[in-house]
Amino acid sequence: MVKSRAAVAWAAKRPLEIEEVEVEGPKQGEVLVRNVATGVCHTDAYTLSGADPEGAFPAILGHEGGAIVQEVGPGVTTVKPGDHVIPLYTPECGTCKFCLSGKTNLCQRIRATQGKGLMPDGTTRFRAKGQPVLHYMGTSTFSEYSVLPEISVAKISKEAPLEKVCLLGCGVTTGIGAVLNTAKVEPGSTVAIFGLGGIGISAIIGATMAKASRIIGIDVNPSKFEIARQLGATECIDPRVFDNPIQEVIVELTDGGVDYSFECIGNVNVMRAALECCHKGWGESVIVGVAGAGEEICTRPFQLVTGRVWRGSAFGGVKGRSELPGYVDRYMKGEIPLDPFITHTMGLDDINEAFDLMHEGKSIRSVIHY
Ligand code: NAD
Ligand code: AHE
Ligand code: ZN
Ligand code: ZN
Repeated sequence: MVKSRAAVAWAAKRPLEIEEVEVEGPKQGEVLVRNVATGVCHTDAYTLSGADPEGAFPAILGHEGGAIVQEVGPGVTTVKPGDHVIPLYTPECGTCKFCLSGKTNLCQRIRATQGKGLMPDGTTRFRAKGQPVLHYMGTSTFSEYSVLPEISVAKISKEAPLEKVCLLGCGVTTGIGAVLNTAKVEPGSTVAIFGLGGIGISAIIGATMAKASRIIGIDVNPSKFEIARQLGATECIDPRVFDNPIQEVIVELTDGGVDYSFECIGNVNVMRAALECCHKGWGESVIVGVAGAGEEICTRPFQLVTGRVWRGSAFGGVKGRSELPGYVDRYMKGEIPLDPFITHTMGLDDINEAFDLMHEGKSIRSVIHY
């Protein structure tokens, strides 16, 4: 057992509380890691808000970490103490029906227990104030020490700075992957990206890599436009300045609609606009944002009958163990920028400020250093 500083979410809608938690050592097929840094993603705030149907408390949130393996349990063969890893909320077992399909990154080996905040054996490794505390997304990176299944860590280069490449554990990989893997945007395409937070900005980078001809960023917070333009947006739009619905504005601007759109907010009304701003006959819209419990998307079926396509993307379609190390290498070669995302850094004690900054629209990513 190790003692660990952690930010515990005792209940929905309450600030996180810094506690000394007990972390039980790794069991069969598990690893104990020390998180060096973690980003704060909107999905952490979403779960803390109480809108996540899988949200259960008390829990240790966080899923955008950079970590070092401390100890491995029996049967672990692919990582050893000292290895640098990125925790994976989308594991890769390599042997389940989903992994073998070659059609998806959504490994389902441990999805049921992970969604309940438990390790694959149905128990938790965390205790605080004498009571069990749940895991979150199989990662719980808001604890300095955390236990993960072996299939939920991607071994990466030791040269890579963990306090930067932690962002590849969710946000940056999600946005780039949604464009390159899910939509497979072709050179010369027109693209609209709704929501210019960590995910939308990463989608802009993906669209730039794909050599899109027009990259239109849409956000209700114009303070996001500068970084969006720096990273490749060719134009930025605040939908509130128009009288017409934003889908009509974009259809007008683009001679009939964009080839691809991405919803990076989690707002079901914007999801509809993102679909409907796509070009008749071939336009494709990818939902990346996560909507709250009970929310549903709608449009006229005619939108699909006339050739538009609605898709979704989780973790950018990236297979964590086999493909994420390549993203880290691309960062090291200067092909993926991470510095512009890190608008704030802070210690664990100030983690609630990271949530405040996100809600106030003042940050792209806050990175917590342990
Ligand atoms: P963020 O808070 O950093 O950014 C969201 C942006 O959307 C902000 O800039 C905000 O101003 C903008 N926005 C809000 N309402 C808007 C509206 N009506 N019209 C236009 N812009 C609007 O969040 P993030 O970390 O970038 O995450 C974005 C979404 O992606 C969240 O829903 C998150 O849960 C989800 N997400 C999904 C995946 C996945 O694998 N599918 C991975 C990571 C995050
Ligand atoms: N618990 C939510 C699902 C949330 C969700 O869709 N999560 C994304 C990752 S967001 C990362 O910031 C995901 O990977 N989804 C696939 C999966 O299996 O959860 C709910 O609605 O129940
Ligand atoms: Zn995330
Ligand atoms: Zn699998």
